[in-house]
Amino acid sequence: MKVFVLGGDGFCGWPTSLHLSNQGHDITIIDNLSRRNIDNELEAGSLTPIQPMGKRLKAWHEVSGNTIRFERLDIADNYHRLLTLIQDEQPDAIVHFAEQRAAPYSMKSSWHKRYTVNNNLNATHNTLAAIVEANTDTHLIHLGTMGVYGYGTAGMKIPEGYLPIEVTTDDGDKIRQEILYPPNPGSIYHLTKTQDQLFFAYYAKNDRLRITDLHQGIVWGTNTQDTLQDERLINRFDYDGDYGTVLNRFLMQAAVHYPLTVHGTGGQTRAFIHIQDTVRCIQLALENPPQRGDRVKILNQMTETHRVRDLAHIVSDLTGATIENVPNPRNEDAENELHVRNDLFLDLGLQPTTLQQGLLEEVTTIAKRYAHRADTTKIPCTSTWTRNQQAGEPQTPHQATEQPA
Ligand code: NAD
Ligand code: USQ
Repeated sequence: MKVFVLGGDGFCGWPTSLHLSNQGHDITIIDNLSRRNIDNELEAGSLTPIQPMGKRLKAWHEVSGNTIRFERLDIADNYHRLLTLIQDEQPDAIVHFAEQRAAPYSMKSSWHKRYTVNNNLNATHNTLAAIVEANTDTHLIHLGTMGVYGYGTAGMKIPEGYLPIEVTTDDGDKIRQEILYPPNPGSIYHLTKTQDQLFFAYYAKNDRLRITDLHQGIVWGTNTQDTLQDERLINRFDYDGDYGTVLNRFLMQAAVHYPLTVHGTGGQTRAFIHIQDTVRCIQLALENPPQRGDRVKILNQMTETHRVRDLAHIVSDLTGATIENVPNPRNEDAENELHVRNDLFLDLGLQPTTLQQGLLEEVTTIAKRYAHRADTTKIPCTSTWTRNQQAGEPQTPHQATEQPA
């Protein structure tokens, strides 16, 4: 298939591009390199030595014999170039990773909130509008987030996108239907993903676009079988206070003997998936598209749930790292249960990589190996969610936000 990978220079997009290329698909990466520019802004960088796009693509050609094309383009800003590319190339599918994806970055200031909203909503909407204007039957696969649901469970497993409800009409009849699971975002970034969902529902209904939305948990790990083939193909590893995600941060912190930074009590439970499973899920989504006229196909892309303090203990047991409970810079429930359905991907044949299988490998081959590149001054999370927290005042207790069952 001819596939555009929007955001193909990023943490998930790069290994996905290689995986799909290896599967024989014709890949074009579209990326404005904004993530690399944000590293400049934050004076931070990947723990792993990622190469410029030209070197990455040359290495991939040498290793695999395959050619991946690259278009540097801001899809939120440059609608007409995006449209022209879709018209000229008529892609069978577009995989859309091209959004600002860090919750802490989205909360740093009003500028960062506005940037995240403008970038993410325009990126998604431009893509949808361009597929309609180009009049192609392109299947759009979007990387969404588990965070659209919030992390409450109301005593049941979070379903895959849609909640069955029963309403009583004025005549007393009972009508059963399924609605989009009520959104409950915890940051401006997560808010943009809940808005994306409405764009998708509308375009699937109005224009009969074929759309898959993958509600992904926190991705951990670094390399996939493809990126391991040559060091020039290495994937990025974020550990700084804005872009580093919790498990990868703990692995890196252990490697540089920095106490593991558990926010608050560490009672937050989140969903996780290994990067190798991410790329496999995208392949499965590509091979199993919805039909024209179907509602948006939503799959939960996660394999395990863990409490933050349990993760800290697992990493500490593995490495001897110490654990520090630091004040939580976020406005989130201190403790939550999380149970998630992921039957759709399991039924399609996903075989999850477990923490048990992958953690030690990650510690030795990535965190310890590149520990010398770490800038430990970039580890603290300084982005706060509220004005009170900014002023150093105690956080107002977060209201428990259980979802209706
Ligand atoms: P990333 O920041 O590493 O990659 C995003 C890429 O998109 C970057 O290369 C960036 O330059 C590009 N981009 C951003 N805005 C663009 C624009 N307007 N035009 C063109 N390119 C643009 O992020 P990631 O970790 O690879 O995440 C990819 C997607 O997966 C995101 O949408 C994110 O919300 C979702 N996701 C990520 C995780 C995770 O743990 N990393 C978990 C769940 C969901
Ligand atoms: N946390 C710590 N210590 C740290 C860093 C984080 O305790 O040093 C805590 C946070 O307070 C939070 C949890 O760990 O409770 C997860 O934080 P995170 O930064 O690992 O993940 P999050 O901000 O939720 O965002 C990441 C990705 C985002 C994706 C999301 C999936 O950056 O793109 O959408 O995971 S999910 O969490 O399922 O919504």
